[in-house]
Amino acid sequence: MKIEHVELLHVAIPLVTPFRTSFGTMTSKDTFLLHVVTDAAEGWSEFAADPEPLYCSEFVAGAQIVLRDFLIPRVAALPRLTAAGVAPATAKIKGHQLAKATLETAVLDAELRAHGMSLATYLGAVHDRVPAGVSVGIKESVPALLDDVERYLGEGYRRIKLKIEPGWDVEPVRAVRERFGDALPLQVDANTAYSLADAEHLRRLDEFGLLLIEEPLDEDDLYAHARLQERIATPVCLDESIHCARDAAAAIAMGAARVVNVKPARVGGYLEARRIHDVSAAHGVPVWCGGMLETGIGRSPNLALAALPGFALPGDTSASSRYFAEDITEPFVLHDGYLPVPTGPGIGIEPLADALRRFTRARQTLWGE
Ligand code: OSB
Ligand code: MG
Repeated sequence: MKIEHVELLHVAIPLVTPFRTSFGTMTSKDTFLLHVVTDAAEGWSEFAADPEPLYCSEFVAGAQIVLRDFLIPRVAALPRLTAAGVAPATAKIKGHQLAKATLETAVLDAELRAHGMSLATYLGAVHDRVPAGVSVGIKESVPALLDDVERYLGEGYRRIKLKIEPGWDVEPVRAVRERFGDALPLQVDANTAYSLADAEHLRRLDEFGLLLIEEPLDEDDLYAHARLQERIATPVCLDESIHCARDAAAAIAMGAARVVNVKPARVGGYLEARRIHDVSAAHGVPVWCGGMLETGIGRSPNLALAALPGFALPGDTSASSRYFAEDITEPFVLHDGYLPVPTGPGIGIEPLADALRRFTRARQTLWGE
């Protein structure tokens, strides 16, 4: 394949409800889609981060520059373009995993479409549907949280994740346990809001039988996560700390992670995400597929990944209606608490022309005429 044209489409889609985490509140999904046209087929992808670098160091405007000036020129110069060639061609550019993932995924979509193969088949999926969990933001009150959880359980979600921060942790977890019982698969996500000095406080969560506590401490501090795990019974799961398969292997080896949240965007794309799945499986460590409030363009390939055998826990792969009144693709709909694994070629979905027109704020040609 050869890249002929790359277009970036800035989209902004309102969320059905504000999503508050320890790092901020989101009211819309404001990002860009990448549309890569090659001589063989076309591909789509979605940049997973936000306009501000609050979850990770990357952000929308920065990623546009990195793609335009550093990543796309290197990939466009390849004599024979394949998705597997994107990471080697861009390896000298330090960091920028989310920007790299966007480019690799669009190229992979095009490559698989040229071969008529689905991403799920390519990655080695073993399921045709995956159980859906839901990530519930920090609320203004415990009753408001219980209402939200009740509604999600009524819709069929198979696992609840509560966002926590200092001042919103033991009390909401206790309230959800008391109301919905011990059998409810329940986990929490702190998005780096605590320090090792909070270990005794976090140990109070042990009595609630949580599946895991996600990213309690600093992103850069695997050592502190290992120390924390020695002091709490709840399994520590890493999200922000894991940027590549080597990170996952190191975290597992040092006891800093008993579970791994795999977000393809955070690790540079689906090829590295599969390596994390493989290295975790080799250690008997369960993984699950995280999310970044993606539109259908980002959600569809995540569902393909979540169908691999090591994805032993439900992911943050929720239905489109959990995020948007109207998605930019055909919506993903929950059936009995499951979402279907896409079967079409490539990522198995594309933007709906009418929705794309209405949600697009700006377009920019990054390569070609
Ligand atoms: O930490 O997992 C996270 C959303 C945006 C950024 C980071 C995270 C999240 C979520 C929601 O928890 C995941 C989703 O439903 O897509
Ligand atoms: Mg997380």
